[in-house]
Formats: sequence, C-alpha cells, structure tokens
Amino acid sequence: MSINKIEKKVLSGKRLLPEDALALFQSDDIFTVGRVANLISEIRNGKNAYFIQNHHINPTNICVNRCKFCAFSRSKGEKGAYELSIKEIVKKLGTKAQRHKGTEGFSEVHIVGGLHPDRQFDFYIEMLEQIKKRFPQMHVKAFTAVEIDYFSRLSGLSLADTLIELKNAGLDSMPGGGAEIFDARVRNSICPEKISGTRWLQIMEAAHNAGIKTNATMLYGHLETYRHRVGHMLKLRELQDRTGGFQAFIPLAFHPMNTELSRKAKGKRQKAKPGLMGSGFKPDPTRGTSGIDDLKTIAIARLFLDNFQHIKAYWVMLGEKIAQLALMFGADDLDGTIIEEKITHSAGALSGSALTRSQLINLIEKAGKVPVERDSFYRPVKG
Ligand code: V47
Ligand code: SF4
Repeated sequence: MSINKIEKKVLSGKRLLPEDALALFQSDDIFTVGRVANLISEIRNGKNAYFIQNHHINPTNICVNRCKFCAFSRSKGEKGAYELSIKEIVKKLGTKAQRHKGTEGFSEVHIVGGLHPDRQFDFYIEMLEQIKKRFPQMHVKAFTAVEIDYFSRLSGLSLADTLIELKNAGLDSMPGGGAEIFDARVRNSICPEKISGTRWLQIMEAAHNAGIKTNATMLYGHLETYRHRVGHMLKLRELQDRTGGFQAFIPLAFHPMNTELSRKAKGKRQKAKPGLMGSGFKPDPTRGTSGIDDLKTIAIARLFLDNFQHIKAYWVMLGEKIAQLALMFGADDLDGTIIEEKITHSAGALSGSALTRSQLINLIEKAGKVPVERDSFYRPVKG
C-alpha cells in the first residue's frame, strides 16, 4: 500500500496491518510518517509532552546472563563488578533527595540490575521494604520481566505469588526492559541466556493481571530487520488488547561500544548502501542507529501501537536533540531527570547522565509542546 493510502487509513481510525507498518519502515519519506504520527499523538495527548523527576539505581552489574549487547554487566569477580548493599541503596536515595530538597523533589525511583548469582529473593523484598520505610511517598518502578522470572526461580514461588510478594513489599510498577526483540533466532544471537520473548510476554501479562502497570521496550539497531521490529510490536499490541496494562512503549536504540556483539561483527561489517534508510537498510551492530532510523521507529510505533497511550523518547539513548525532535514525530514523553544512568553510558552514550527539570522544560517548549510534569501514572504533578 502506498504511504498516502496508509495515511488515509490511519486518519480514518483504521488499525494498521503489519504489512502497512513494514511499508512505512521501507519508505524514505520520514516527513510524511512523522507528520501523521504527530497528528495522532496530538489527538491522543494534545500538545502535552510529559516528563518526571526520577532517578535510576542499578543495585549490581553482576549478571549471569551476560547478553552480547550489554556493556554494563560483569561476571562475579571480574574487574569493574560491583554490588550495592541495601544500606548503600537507601543512602544513595537519601543523598539525592537531600541534594534536591526545596527546589526539586523526586517522585520515582527506577531500579533494575543484573541477575546476581548469590543474592536471594529476600534481599529484594527487604530492599523494597527499606526504601518504602525511609521514603513512603516514593514510587518504586523496579525489575524487568527478566528479573521477575529469576526471582520466581530463586524463591520457588509461582509467577503470580512472586509478583504479589513484591507488590506487598512496595513494588508499584515495572519498567519495560528485557523485551529486546522477540524473534527467537535474533534473540538467540544477541542474548542466548535470556528468557524467551514468549516468557517475557507471559510475565507482563501476569503483572498486569496482578494490577501492576508496566512499560514495554524494543531494542533495535543490532541484528534485526524491519520485519522483526513489526513482529515485535504486533505481539505487544496483541497483549495490550488483552490487558491494557502497558503505560508506555519505549524503543531503545542499540549502543554498540564495549559490547561483544559489535566486537564480533567487526570485520564482517556490511557496506552501507546509498540512499536513506528505506530499502537500503541492512542491520549493522557495529554502528549506532541513525537519527533517521530513530525518528522513523518512534513515528511508526505511534501509528502501529494504536492502543498505547504513551510513546517515550528516552533521551539517554537518543541524545537530547533527537529526543526533542521525536516529540514532533509522535512521542509524548521524554522520561525524566534520570540521575546516574549506567546501562547506556557503559555502551558509549554521548548524552549527559542527568537533565534538570528546567532543561527538560526547555527542550519540550522549543519543540512547540506543553511540558507536563507527571507522576508514574501520568497524572500531572502540581507545582
Ligand atoms: O533491557 C542494554 C537495554 C534495557 C544496551 O520502562 C541497551 O521506563 C542500548 O529497559 N544499547 C534496560 N540498550 C533499560 C530499560 C528502560 C530504560 C528507560 C526507561 C524504561 C522504562 C526502561 O536497556 C535492557 C536492554 O534492552 N540495553 N544494553 C545497549 N548497549
Ligand atoms: Fe544482565 Fe540485563 Fe545486561 Fe542482559 S541486559 S546482561 S540480563 S543486565
């Protein structure tokens, strides 16, 4: 179908088919795709562009999975491996909250980490309880589906019981990490030890059924093709139809530096074809994604995921300037202040490690949008 026909289809409120999304990926006309995505975003969220005052904590980078795209993880005993105690985690939060006291107040902590070989499930329960004891108002968004699966195996509890125990201890919502790309062959090449895509979806469904809202992500720009991206988003759309439990979709741009995936692929590098990113697209895990691919992926996500309210332009991975442009290509959320990001910066991210509230507001206003500071459920924060 031509891009104009797809535009008419979207504007008449019809759902896009996977082949429509594929045609959009294969098109070089990112301006049309972006314009329509912006229209749809404004129908759904007005001119609002959301942000939150949050910070990230990664309790440990020691991980038994060692995914090939991950520059953050280490094996136990390896140089650079670290593990924070519960006391250290709570202290870090306290120091940050105090540092910003009076002017800015964090409302959310985002906690994800490696699958530690020795820590028991009780450690994570106590961590949640201690954080809630010290900061009762803080929203705790924690643990990818990959960690939840690990906890369930560690504890011997069912998936549902694992989630309920975590919720009772203070888990308020879950981030969308660990989804990577669902296609089994590509997944097996980039993260052979990780849970399958089917299991990731099963865990998210169980979380939604337990009343825990989550996000969803897609790691792109490594070995996958456009078809894999569309297949991935289709699975998310289907699950969202069933549960409605996803709050936001976040495409994550692969950063190759210091990763096994890019080291392995070097030497086998594919020659870039002339033209933009349409039919000439070839996966290449030795380079980062292009700004054009980033914007196109955001825009198509907005059009294809018609049952997702929010599309997040994660500025840490996109860089501040592409994230700002993404607000004109269908995104309505920039994430937040994110103090101390480690995962992307280990893989060569050039963005800063934090933005202030006023920097976020400035980025949003300059994109012609209305900044709305939100809480973790997208309710506007007064102030
Ligand atoms: O699952 C790891 C990705 C994810 C690399 O839900 C990499 O609000 C790019 O999920 N290049 C964790 N990406 C981060 C994540 C996230 C981030 C921000 C907000 C939310 C949310 C979720 O980071 C991992 C993996 O997909 N990742 N290594 C890399 N080299
Ligand atoms: Fe471990 Fe997550 Fe890194 Fe994979 S992406 S190695 S599961 S920390």
